[in-house]
Amino acid sequence: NMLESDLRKAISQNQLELYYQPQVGDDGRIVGAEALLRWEHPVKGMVSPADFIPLAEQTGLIMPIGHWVLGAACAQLMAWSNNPATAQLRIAVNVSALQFKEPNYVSQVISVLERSNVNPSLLTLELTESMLVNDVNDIITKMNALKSKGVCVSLDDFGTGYSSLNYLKKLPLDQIKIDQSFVRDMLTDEDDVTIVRTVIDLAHGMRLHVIAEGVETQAHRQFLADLGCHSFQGYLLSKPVPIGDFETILLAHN
Ligand code: G
Ligand code: G
Ligand code: MN
Ligand code: NA
Repeated sequence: NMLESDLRKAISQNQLELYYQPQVGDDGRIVGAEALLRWEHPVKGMVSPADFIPLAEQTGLIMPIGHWVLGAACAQLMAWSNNPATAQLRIAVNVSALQFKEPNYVSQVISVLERSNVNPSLLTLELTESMLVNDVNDIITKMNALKSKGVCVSLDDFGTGYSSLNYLKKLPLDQIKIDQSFVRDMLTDEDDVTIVRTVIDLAHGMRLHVIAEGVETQAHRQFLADLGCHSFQGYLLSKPVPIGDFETILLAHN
């Protein structure tokens, strides 16, 4: 498989890059960013993670790639730490269920954090409900170990996967992320309104931070804010962009 052998070289040949999509708090200020992986293929150009993450998972390449993502995000946090305009910014990274399942996952995260000397509480790990096919007690143990270091744990794409309220009760989460599929038609589809409102109420009741993704219009943002959503991410503010563009947006916005 052509793409697989190319993907093997992606890290060593510096073809991977992180793009950053701003996340804003309820006062409208940018509080951080989600880091989203991009692969600049030498021939094919930009390959979407939606196309290569599944391949990376099938081949096991997700392990070195995920490790690269974490290292790059921590290096960025370190670079921001010396400037008061950026020192408080948080970065969220996506974690594949396969990575989280690794017995040494937690120690890897901790060693990357220590090596890069960043404040662990500025790092959020976005986990998905697909991890719940694995041993839930193991997941809880790992989440608690990460949280004891200060790392934040978010449940991404909430409501689209395997989660049940039973899991939501058991998992020591900090944040839930409302999937963009519910936000998209929220202003016209009453079922989506009900789902979004219920997820926000659930988050309040369980004292979790709730963030919405796919916030494309001011009307989306206002509607979500009125329901009590804490933070917002989406094309309204910016699509995912290279780090230089993110910093430009930050300076113009905050
Ligand atoms: O940025 P974009 O919308 O193209 O991302 C497509 C998908 O790829 C999303 O589901 C996103 O969570 C996933 N993705 C992006 N970056 C990473 C990453 O670093 N690791 C993993 N596991 N998934 C990622
Ligand atoms: O699965 P995850 O939530 O990590 O994926 C985030 C994906 O959503 C990224 O591919 C990103 O490009 C995309 N995205 C971010 N904001 C918006 C938005 O406002 N609208 C749409 N349609 N997609 C978005
Ligand atoms: Mn995500
Ligand atoms: Na999502």
